[in-house]
Amino acid sequence: MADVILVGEPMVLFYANEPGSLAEVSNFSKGLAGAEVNVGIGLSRLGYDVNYMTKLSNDDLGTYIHDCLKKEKLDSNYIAYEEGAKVGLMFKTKVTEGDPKTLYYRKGSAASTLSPADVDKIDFKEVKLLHMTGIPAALSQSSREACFSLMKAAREAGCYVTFDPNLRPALWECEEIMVQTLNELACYANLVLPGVSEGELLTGKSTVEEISDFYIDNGAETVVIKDGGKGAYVKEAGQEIRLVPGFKVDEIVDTVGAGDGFAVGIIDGYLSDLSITEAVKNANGIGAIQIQHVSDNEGLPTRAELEKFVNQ
Ligand code: KDG
Repeated sequence: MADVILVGEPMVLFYANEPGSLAEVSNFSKGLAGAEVNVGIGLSRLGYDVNYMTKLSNDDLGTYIHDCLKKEKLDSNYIAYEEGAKVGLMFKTKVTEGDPKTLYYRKGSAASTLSPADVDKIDFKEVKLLHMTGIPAALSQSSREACFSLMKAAREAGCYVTFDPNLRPALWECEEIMVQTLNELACYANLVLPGVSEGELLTGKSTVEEISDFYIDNGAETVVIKDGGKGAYVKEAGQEIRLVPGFKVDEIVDTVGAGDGFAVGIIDGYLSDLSITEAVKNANGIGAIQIQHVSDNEGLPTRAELEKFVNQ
């Protein structure tokens, strides 16, 4: 039985090696990006058996992604190739403060052709947890339908479902459809983990209590609301909301991927039977480690590195 399955779009990432706008810089390094694949890599480094479903191109960049997944020990049984399609590309600036700027080339990508027929192959009785983000639902109509099929099938089979809305307004046709679709998907999740501003936009509520109650009223058992360096708020059905404080870091190098690192800690907590407070502490720790590294997943720690950081 696999511990986790993730479904999503991996992209070849070109991240700038010098500060400046993408119009100015000319020196880039190559890596791998994609919210779900970042989470998969983080879990694999912690020792979990991770299945990852996607579609790749039959060319050198598809081979590059395949080789990265293999190196990170992600199970490739659910990886297919889409003839004639390309993999998505992402470019990212280097910054000395604030969030880097990203640029995508992913419309019509191989992963955007995922459909309910692909995800119907998954036997959820053979998986403990499905982690989803809101990104695949933004990629195409067939991929959106696949997200609904997936989350519904997983929940019905008794597989634990975690959901990070991961807002990417640039990928959606309009805000109204984004909000409605992500709120409908969240109804299938056992645990929802938005950021504070994402939660405000999606629920129309202005306090973390109200945001968490919105998701609990719609079927979630646990809500974890990320608030950057401050930490994260946790609310379990029927209990009071509380803040689990974050970690201070000396230097923030690259904020992209912090939320995915955070999700790794939450999922690890569920699979290792930790209390939600311990899980959120580790999740804060992984997010804090990740932002001290370039690339979207380079910093994700091994178990020993995580324990050393959170117990410092
Ligand atoms: O969370 C970081 C990821 O989302 C990044 O690696 C890629 O932005 C990305 C996306 O849309 O998948």
